Amino acid sequence: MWAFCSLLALAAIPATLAVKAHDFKTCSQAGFCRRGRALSARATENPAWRSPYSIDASSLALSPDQASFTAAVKSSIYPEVNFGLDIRIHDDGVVRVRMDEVGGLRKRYDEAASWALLEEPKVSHSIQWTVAKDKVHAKYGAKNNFEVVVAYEPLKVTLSRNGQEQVVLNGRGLLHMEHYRTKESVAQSKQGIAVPEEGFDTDDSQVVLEQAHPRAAWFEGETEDGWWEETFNSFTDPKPRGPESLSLDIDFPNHGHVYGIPQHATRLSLPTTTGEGAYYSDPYRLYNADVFEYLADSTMSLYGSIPFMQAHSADSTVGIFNVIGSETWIDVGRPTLKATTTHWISETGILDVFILPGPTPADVFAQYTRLTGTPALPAHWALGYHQCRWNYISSEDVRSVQQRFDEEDIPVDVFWLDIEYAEDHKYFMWDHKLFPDPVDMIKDVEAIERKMVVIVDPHLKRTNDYPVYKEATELDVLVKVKDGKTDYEGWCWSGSSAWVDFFNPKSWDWWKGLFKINGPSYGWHWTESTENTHIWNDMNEPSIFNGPEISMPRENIHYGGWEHRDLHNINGMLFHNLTSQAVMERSNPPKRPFVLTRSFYAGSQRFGAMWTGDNLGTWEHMGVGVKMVLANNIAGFSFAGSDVGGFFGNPEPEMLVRWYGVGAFAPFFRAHAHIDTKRREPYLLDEPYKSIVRDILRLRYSMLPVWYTAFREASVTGLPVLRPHYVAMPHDEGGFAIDDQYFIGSSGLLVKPVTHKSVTEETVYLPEDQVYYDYFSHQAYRGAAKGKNVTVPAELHQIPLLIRGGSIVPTRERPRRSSPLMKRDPFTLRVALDKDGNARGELYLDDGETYSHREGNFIWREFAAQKLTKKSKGVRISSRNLAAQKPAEAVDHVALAKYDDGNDFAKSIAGVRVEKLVVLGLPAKPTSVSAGDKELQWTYTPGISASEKKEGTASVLVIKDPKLSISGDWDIVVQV
Ligand code: NBV
Repeated sequence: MWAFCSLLALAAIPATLAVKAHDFKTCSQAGFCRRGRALSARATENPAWRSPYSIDASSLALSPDQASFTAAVKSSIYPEVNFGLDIRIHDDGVVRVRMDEVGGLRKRYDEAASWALLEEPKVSHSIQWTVAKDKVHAKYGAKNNFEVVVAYEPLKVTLSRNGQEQVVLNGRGLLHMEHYRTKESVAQSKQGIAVPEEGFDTDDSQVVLEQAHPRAAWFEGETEDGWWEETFNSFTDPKPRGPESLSLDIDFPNHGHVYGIPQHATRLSLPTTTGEGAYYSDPYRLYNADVFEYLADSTMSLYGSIPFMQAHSADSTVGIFNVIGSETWIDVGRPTLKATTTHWISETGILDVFILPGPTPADVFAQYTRLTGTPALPAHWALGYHQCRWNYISSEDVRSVQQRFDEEDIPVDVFWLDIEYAEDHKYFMWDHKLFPDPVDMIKDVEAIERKMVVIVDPHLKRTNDYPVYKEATELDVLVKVKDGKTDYEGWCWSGSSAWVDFFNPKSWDWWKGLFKINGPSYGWHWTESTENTHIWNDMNEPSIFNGPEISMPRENIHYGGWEHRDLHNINGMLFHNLTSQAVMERSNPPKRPFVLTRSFYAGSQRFGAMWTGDNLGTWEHMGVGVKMVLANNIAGFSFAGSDVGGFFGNPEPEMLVRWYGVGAFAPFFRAHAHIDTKRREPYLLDEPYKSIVRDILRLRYSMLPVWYTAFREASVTGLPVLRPHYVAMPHDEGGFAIDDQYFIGSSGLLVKPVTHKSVTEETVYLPEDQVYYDYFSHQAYRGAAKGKNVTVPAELHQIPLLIRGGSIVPTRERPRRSSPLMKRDPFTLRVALDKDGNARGELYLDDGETYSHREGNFIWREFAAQKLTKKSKGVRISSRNLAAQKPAEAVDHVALAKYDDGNDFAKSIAGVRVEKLVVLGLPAKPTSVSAGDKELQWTYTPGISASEKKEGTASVLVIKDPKLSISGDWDIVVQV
């Protein structure tokens, strides 16, 4: 079957021509999106436009503690239809606004939040609503400076801070929840429609409108556009429930940038899609899809959807989490440079919007990840380098690839197997002709403490000699066609296939059982596997070759009777979630699972990693991949990366080298290639390319302590691993649109991967009046208060990587073949003094694979360099136990509470040393460098001091083998 796609892939790759755009809808080809945009156009053209939705004040009911309220909402165009509103404020100031149709023909899908949220959020009991004649409002926050106002007529929700509007819902009157109706009732009501009922509306201009048009038409439009059935290409969507879309305007009157709503191949600061001079013509689409050879600059849907957006200005960051599982389109407009409008149009579902008040990016990340969970702390090895291709074709192939890596001394942690390992694409079932000895093969990989990742796709070959399919039918856990009874059949790699309905709880234990190596389980289980075999979930949008938009018919039925359209964007996350649980639970005690997913939703960060799918081997794709990974990071899903080398095409050596430079600075670092591409493992490169790639890989490995510490911080605070400028420096306007350079965690490392051909130098933006040092050459650059561009060398063997003055960066610099082999290796500390002569850094370490860190088995250190006295030129460099200090701002109280200095992990690395310190920017040559009463060995190269406002090579003090433990408290005194 792969011939089908590989033929397509043979096409040459001019990036802008390759995508089969006609396979996927534009807004104008989706009835509800057309209707939503038309509603917005009518509103814009009509100065008298007013939302027909209002609160019935007499229905307002406060909860006994006045912390939340419910109210009936009416739409003046359908007075007989009832809506219910429920608004509450959480402990952390997040406002949740829910609205649903009440007593309608049927229930709207209201379960998206139950899949996305970590738990039901706690409603505040200290915040109280006050009811007034025309509104209900609440003030809160430490300074009482936040206010939420819910106006009755028309219904409008406003969040303000210090009297300034931050977020406005329905301010432009685009709220519309299409209530359920039948064709017959619509036909009947049409008879009397042209005559407005008496006393229907008091607003004069509205009456004029209503006289000119049938009553509902001024609002809903003249025609039943795509209400009852829709055809796209050769597919007809029967839409048995009729129109049911949801439209809502969400505006940010004081924010000039919006970010988020991945996944799109666009800039990070989202360009406009509407209004004069709009950059794109179509809204951003969220509808998980397998887009073959996707465009490098487009609002088209891709594999995942996170309906979370941030709006940012120099003094405020706010977030919107619009929990909807159905297809959603988002228009972005910018009426002035300092204001952003957005319009969200969804096919189905209730209104369930969380307003995250910020006001800093860090607050928004904490608020968002309190709702949907922080990223899981990955296994340490998962941060190493992953070698993949479609396909390593046999056990011998895997062994020889491993051997070649070792011969060339190139580090790698994981070898991957794509779909051809499985006989007839029946996942779990080895093709024994090619892989006669899978377990022995995996053991050979494990011998160097490496791991394997094997693909398990969601399509099940419909044949009774496939136990997985057979059991799924017996258990009756497969997705059904629209009759709700017959198993759906679609076409995928395995030919005629079926899909497990992971919304059905009956499927869960069974699915987990499949991964039990030694049983017990429901029936069949994967004995030909090991605890070091992890999983890759691909095609889970789901991708279906003969389905509409290469996916599942929307009218298919899931557990609970819901149509596929209701939960399409959540579907892939459930497969990922269950697989991740399965991998974790197969070992006792459980080990951290690694499961890579292509499709994702809000909350997927709890289950593993994602990648940006089938990119092309072009410079444009390399560049946009960086932005896409950043977008995922700021949407809560840090563990992200792009295929190094580009999935399609054969990158020339220069491109491949640069792509390794990109991958080495992505949280998830994997090379991958299409089955029709030439082999391109790094050892196949000629010199000097091979050595450059080896150096890049070694650089990545040396920085694993930085990555792991950043991941740990993300898993605790929700702060992303990659931090774009607006996150790291929220007040610096010059950085708001920058998305080609970023900081790694709190480490102070600032990187700008090269993504263009023939580059020899790069411009790097420095956002502040601070010294930044070139990581490799120690060249000192000085930024400026209002931001400044500096030029840094970027020849093929160079990566623009700077250390911000004021940082201490822990690394491990001994080249090894895999990361577990580095466990006992010593550390180097790079102490980059800031302009005042101080610096600080952190290191977190634990066993890297189990959950024993949750029992307090870890170390969390703080390194600091401080001037000896205010006027002195000397510094004291110290190591302190941050875990023992149990800082109040640290959120993982559980693990911290259990921490004690003598924990098993701390004991296990007591002998691990600091082997070197490199101090950058000292003002003069030391007179002595000592630890306690012991003089240490050191060398000093004079150069620019941290406080000097000029460029040049920084002074470098190297302290050699101070014989200090990485996990102990110590002080080094540098007298100058
Ligand atoms: O399993 C084959 C490929 C896989 O290599 C790739 O990474 C996925 O994104 N898969 C898609 C299916 C077909 C691609 C043309």
